[in-house]
Amino acid sequence: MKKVVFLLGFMCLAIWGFAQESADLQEVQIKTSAICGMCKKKIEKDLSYEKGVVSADLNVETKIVTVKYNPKKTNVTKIKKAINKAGYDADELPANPKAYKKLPECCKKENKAH
Ligand SMILES: [Cu+2]
Repeated sequence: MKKVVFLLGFMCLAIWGFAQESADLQEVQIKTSAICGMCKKKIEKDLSYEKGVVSADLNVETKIVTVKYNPKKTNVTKIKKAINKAGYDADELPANPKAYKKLPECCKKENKAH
């Protein structure tokens, strides 16, 4: 009987801990210089590798990426830097020039001819 109580207590704790963890997540919207679906994929993929980022979803029309993250593991500046490293602007922070040069021609922000 004792074991059952112990197990139940443990399960409650685990569920509580999980709920706590997801309740702590924060969301931020960052304006990027993404142009097309390829940009979307690259930014979302690069952000998914970033520590503390739970999800990233970029809207190509508005160029705004919505990022869910764990504030204990990362912060908005780090997320913006990750976008810069991918070769894109993130709000006031400009893209990393080296990464930007590596982007496919169609994804460069100066390129308006399609
Ligand atoms: Cu693109």
